[in-house]
Amino acid sequence: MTERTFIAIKPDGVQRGLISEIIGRFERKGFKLVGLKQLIPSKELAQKHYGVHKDRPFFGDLVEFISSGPVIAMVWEGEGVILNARKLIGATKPLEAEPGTIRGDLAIDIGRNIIHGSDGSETAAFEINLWFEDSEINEWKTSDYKWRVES
Ligand code: IDP
Ligand code: MG
Repeated sequence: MTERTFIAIKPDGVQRGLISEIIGRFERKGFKLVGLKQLIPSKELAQKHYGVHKDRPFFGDLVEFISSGPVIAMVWEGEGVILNARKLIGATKPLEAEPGTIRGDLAIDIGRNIIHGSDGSETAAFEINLWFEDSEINEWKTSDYKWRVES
Protein backbone atom coordinates (compact mmCIF):
# COMPACT_ATOMS: atom_id res chain seq x y z
CA MET A 1 0.00 0.00 0.00
CA THR A 2 1.29 3.45 -0.86
CA GLU A 3 1.73 5.39 2.34
CA ARG A 4 3.72 8.21 3.89
CA THR A 5 6.10 8.32 6.81
CA PHE A 6 7.86 11.02 8.80
CA ILE A 7 11.66 10.84 8.83
CA ALA A 8 13.95 13.28 10.64
CA ILE A 9 17.73 13.57 10.56
CA LYS A 10 18.53 14.52 14.15
CA PRO A 11 21.02 17.28 15.07
CA ASP A 12 23.91 14.79 15.34
CA GLY A 13 23.32 13.55 11.78
CA VAL A 14 23.24 17.12 10.47
CA GLN A 15 26.36 18.14 12.43
CA ARG A 16 28.26 15.07 11.23
CA GLY A 17 27.56 15.84 7.57
CA LEU A 18 25.40 12.77 7.00
CA ILE A 19 22.41 14.45 5.33
CA SER A 20 23.21 13.33 1.76
CA GLU A 21 24.27 9.86 2.91
CA ILE A 22 20.94 9.33 4.68
CA ILE A 23 18.69 10.91 2.05
CA GLY A 24 20.58 8.97 -0.63
CA ARG A 25 19.67 5.65 0.94
CA PHE A 26 15.95 6.45 0.78
CA GLU A 27 16.29 7.77 -2.79
CA ARG A 28 18.24 4.75 -3.99
CA LYS A 29 15.71 2.39 -2.45
CA GLY A 30 13.11 4.02 -4.67
CA PHE A 31 11.02 5.96 -2.18
CA LYS A 32 9.79 9.43 -3.11
CA LEU A 33 10.50 12.60 -1.15
CA VAL A 34 7.29 14.65 -0.85
CA GLY A 35 8.25 17.07 1.94
CA LEU A 36 11.58 18.46 3.17
CA LYS A 37 12.70 21.30 5.42
CA GLN A 38 15.40 22.26 7.87
CA LEU A 39 14.38 23.71 11.21
CA ILE A 40 15.57 24.05 14.79
CA PRO A 41 12.64 22.44 16.62
CA SER A 42 11.17 24.31 19.58
CA LYS A 43 11.15 22.50 22.94
CA GLU A 44 7.37 22.35 22.63
CA LEU A 45 7.57 20.60 19.25
CA ALA A 46 10.17 18.15 20.57
CA GLN A 47 8.02 17.41 23.63
CA LYS A 48 4.95 16.74 21.49
CA HIS A 49 6.94 14.60 19.06
CA TYR A 50 8.33 12.43 21.87
CA GLY A 51 5.19 12.65 24.05
CA VAL A 52 4.94 8.85 24.36
CA HIS A 53 8.28 8.90 26.19
CA LYS A 54 7.42 11.72 28.62
CA ASP A 55 7.74 9.54 31.72
CA ARG A 56 11.05 7.94 30.70
CA PRO A 57 14.23 9.03 32.52
CA PHE A 58 15.89 10.16 29.28
CA PHE A 59 12.98 12.42 28.18
CA GLY A 60 14.51 15.72 29.33
CA ASP A 61 17.86 15.07 27.67
CA LEU A 62 16.15 13.84 24.52
CA VAL A 63 14.02 16.99 24.16
CA GLU A 64 17.07 19.16 24.91
CA PHE A 65 19.09 17.32 22.26
CA ILE A 66 16.46 17.35 19.50
CA SER A 67 15.93 21.09 19.93
CA SER A 68 19.67 21.83 20.16
CA GLY A 69 20.26 22.50 16.46
CA PRO A 70 19.01 22.07 12.91
CA VAL A 71 17.02 18.96 12.07
CA ILE A 72 16.07 17.79 8.54
CA ALA A 73 12.37 16.96 8.62
CA MET A 74 11.04 14.89 5.75
CA VAL A 75 8.00 13.07 4.45
CA TRP A 76 8.74 10.03 2.29
CA GLU A 77 6.13 8.21 0.24
CA GLY A 78 5.98 4.72 -1.24
CA GLU A 79 4.79 1.17 -1.04
CA GLY A 80 5.25 -0.06 2.54
CA VAL A 81 7.48 2.91 3.37
CA ILE A 82 6.62 3.05 7.08
CA LEU A 83 7.89 -0.39 8.02
CA ASN A 84 10.59 -0.40 5.38
CA ALA A 85 12.04 2.91 6.58
CA ARG A 86 12.34 1.34 10.05
CA LYS A 87 14.31 -1.51 8.45
CA LEU A 88 16.59 0.90 6.61
CA ILE A 89 17.10 2.81 9.88
CA GLY A 90 17.87 -0.24 12.04
CA ALA A 91 17.46 -0.93 15.76
CA THR A 92 17.20 1.91 18.28
CA LYS A 93 20.53 0.92 19.90
CA PRO A 94 23.09 1.44 17.13
CA LEU A 95 25.36 -1.31 18.45
CA GLU A 96 22.42 -3.72 18.02
CA ALA A 97 21.51 -2.38 14.58
CA GLU A 98 22.61 -4.65 11.74
CA PRO A 99 25.43 -3.55 9.47
CA GLY A 100 23.84 -2.23 6.29
CA THR A 101 21.31 -0.19 8.24
CA ILE A 102 21.73 3.55 8.78
CA ARG A 103 22.27 3.25 12.53
CA GLY A 104 24.27 0.03 12.12
CA ASP A 105 26.67 1.69 9.71
CA LEU A 106 26.85 5.24 11.01
CA ALA A 107 26.23 5.44 14.78
CA ILE A 108 27.33 4.02 18.14
CA ASP A 109 25.24 5.52 20.94
CA ILE A 110 21.49 5.28 21.63
CA GLY A 111 21.41 8.97 22.55
CA ARG A 112 23.09 9.90 19.25
CA ASN A 113 21.36 7.58 16.79
CA ILE A 114 21.12 10.23 14.01
CA ILE A 115 17.67 9.54 12.60
CA HIS A 116 14.01 9.21 13.51
CA GLY A 117 11.32 7.27 11.64
CA SER A 118 7.63 6.81 12.45
CA ASP A 119 6.88 3.37 13.90
CA GLY A 120 3.38 2.77 12.50
CA SER A 121 0.57 4.28 10.45
CA GLU A 122 -1.04 6.20 13.32
CA THR A 123 2.29 7.60 14.47
CA ALA A 124 3.16 8.54 10.90
CA ALA A 125 -0.09 10.48 10.47
CA PHE A 126 0.38 12.20 13.85
CA GLU A 127 4.01 13.14 13.17
CA ILE A 128 3.48 14.36 9.59
CA ASN A 129 0.67 16.57 10.85
CA LEU A 130 2.79 17.81 13.76
CA TRP A 131 5.83 18.79 11.65
CA PHE A 132 4.28 19.81 8.32
CA GLU A 133 1.50 22.01 6.96
CA ASP A 134 -0.51 20.33 4.19
CA SER A 135 0.79 22.99 1.77
CA GLU A 136 4.38 21.87 2.44
CA ILE A 137 3.73 18.38 1.07
CA ASN A 138 3.84 17.87 -2.69
CA GLU A 139 2.06 15.35 -4.86
CA TRP A 140 4.18 14.40 -7.84
CA LYS A 141 5.32 11.43 -9.89
CA THR A 142 8.93 10.57 -10.59
CA SER A 143 9.59 10.38 -14.34
CA ASP A 144 10.78 6.77 -13.98
CA TYR A 145 8.14 5.47 -11.57
CA LYS A 146 7.14 2.70 -13.99
CA TRP A 147 10.60 1.22 -13.58
CA ARG A 148 10.25 1.02 -9.79
CA VAL A 149 6.68 -0.13 -9.27
CA GLU A 150 4.59 -2.21 -11.63
CA SER A 151 1.45 -0.14 -12.04
P1 IDP B 1 13.22 4.78 17.88
O1 IDP B 1 13.89 6.11 17.60
O2 IDP B 1 14.01 3.63 17.31
O3 IDP B 1 11.76 4.75 17.49
P2 IDP B 1 12.28 4.92 20.65
O4 IDP B 1 12.23 3.77 21.60
O5 IDP B 1 10.98 5.43 20.12
O6 IDP B 1 13.28 4.54 19.46
O7 IDP B 1 13.04 6.11 21.39
C1 IDP B 1 13.04 7.39 20.82
C2 IDP B 1 14.41 7.98 20.95
O8 IDP B 1 14.70 8.19 22.32
C3 IDP B 1 15.56 7.07 20.45
O9 IDP B 1 15.76 7.17 19.05
C4 IDP B 1 16.73 7.61 21.24
O10 IDP B 1 17.21 8.81 20.63
C5 IDP B 1 16.08 7.98 22.56
N1 IDP B 1 16.21 6.90 23.54
C6 IDP B 1 15.46 5.78 23.63
N2 IDP B 1 15.85 5.01 24.64
C7 IDP B 1 16.87 5.67 25.23
C8 IDP B 1 17.72 5.39 26.36
O11 IDP B 1 17.60 4.35 27.03
N3 IDP B 1 18.67 6.33 26.65
C9 IDP B 1 18.82 7.47 25.93
N4 IDP B 1 18.05 7.77 24.87
C10 IDP B 1 17.10 6.89 24.52
MG1 MG C 1 10.09 5.67 18.27
